[in-house]
Amino acid sequence: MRKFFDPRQLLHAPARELHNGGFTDYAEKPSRAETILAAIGGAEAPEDRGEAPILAVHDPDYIAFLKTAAARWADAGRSGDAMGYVWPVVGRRPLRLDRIDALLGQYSFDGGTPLTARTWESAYWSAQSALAATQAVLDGERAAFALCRPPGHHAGADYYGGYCHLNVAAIAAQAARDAGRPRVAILDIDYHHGNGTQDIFWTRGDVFYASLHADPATDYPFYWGHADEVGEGEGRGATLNLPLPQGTMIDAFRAAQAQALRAIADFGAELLVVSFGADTYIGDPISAFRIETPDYALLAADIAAAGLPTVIVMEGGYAVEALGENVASLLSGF
Ligand code: OKP
Ligand code: ZN
Repeated sequence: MRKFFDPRQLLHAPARELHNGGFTDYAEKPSRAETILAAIGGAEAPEDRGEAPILAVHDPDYIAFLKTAAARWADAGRSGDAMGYVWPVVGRRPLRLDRIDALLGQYSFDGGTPLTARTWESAYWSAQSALAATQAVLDGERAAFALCRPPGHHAGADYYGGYCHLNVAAIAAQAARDAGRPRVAILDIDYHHGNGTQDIFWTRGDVFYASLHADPATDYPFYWGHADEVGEGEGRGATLNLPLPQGTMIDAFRAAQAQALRAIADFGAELLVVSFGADTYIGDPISAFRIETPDYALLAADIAAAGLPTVIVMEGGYAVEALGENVASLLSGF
C-alpha cells in the first residue's frame, strides 16, 4: 500500500494543553508520527497540490487567520503558544473583532488546541498527504494511507479544536468529488466523534458520513455525535452516528462498523475515506474503549471486504508506545 507523509508535519509541537482543569503535556505530539513511520517502514513525500483543495472545504478568512494567528499573538506581546479563552456564544451579537484573543475564540471551539508559529505548515502538509493518498486511489490504487498529523476530524469549515486545524478527511472526500466521483463516504472509527466532518457535510447528500465513537453523553466533544443527528435538507439521512459506551470491545465495535458499512453500501458510495484513530486502543491514555492490537487487522479486513477504493487518513491515537504497532496491524489487515 502506498503511504504518504511530509517531515514538515512534525513542526507543530505545542508545549502544553488544558486538560481536566490543569495543564498537561500536549498529547498530540510529533513522536506519534515518528513511531508510526518506523512501524510501517517509511512513507513517500506528497507533492504540493496548493491551497485550492483546502479552500474547497475551508473558509478563506479562517485560513488567513490560521496562517497569521501565532504572529498576531506575539505582536500582542504574548509569549508561548496562542490559546483562546473567550468564546462567542451562539445567538449573541455577531461582532467582527480584530483582537487576537477574540479571534482565537471566534475560530475555535475548545481550549485544548494551542497554535504555534509552525502550526499552519504542519497542517498544510498533513492536508497534502491526504490529497496525495486520494490521488493515488483516484489513479487506481486499491487503497492508500495518509499519515496525517495534525489530525483533522474535529475541524470545521471555519474552526479548529480537538488537536485539528484542517479537516483532512473532508479535504480528501471533496477532492474525490471534484475529480468526478459522484458519491463518496467517510467512515470515522476514531474514538471521538468527528464533529467537524459532520458539520462540513451536514446539508449535503453527496458525501455520506458514518461515525462510531464514544457516546458524547460521557465523552468529548459532547455537543455533537448523538444518535439523533442525521443531517438536514439534502443531507438528511447522509449522516449516521453510532455512539458506543465506554468499555466497548472488539465484538461490539466490529458489529457497529458492519452496520456503518451496510449504510455506506446502501448509499452507493464509489470511494471511501476512512478516518482512522487508534485511540480506541485499550491502553490509550485519554480514551476508554478496549480494542487490542490484533483487532485492528480484523476491522481493516471488514473495511476491505466492502470492496471500495479506500483512502485511509490518520486521526487520533495517543498511546505512543503502541501506536506504531496498532497502525501496522490495521494496514496489514487491509
Ligand atoms: C482528538 B482526536 C479532555 C481533553 C480533551 C481533546 C481530545 C481530542 C481528540 N480533558 N482533549 O479525535 O483523537
Ligand atoms: Zn480521537
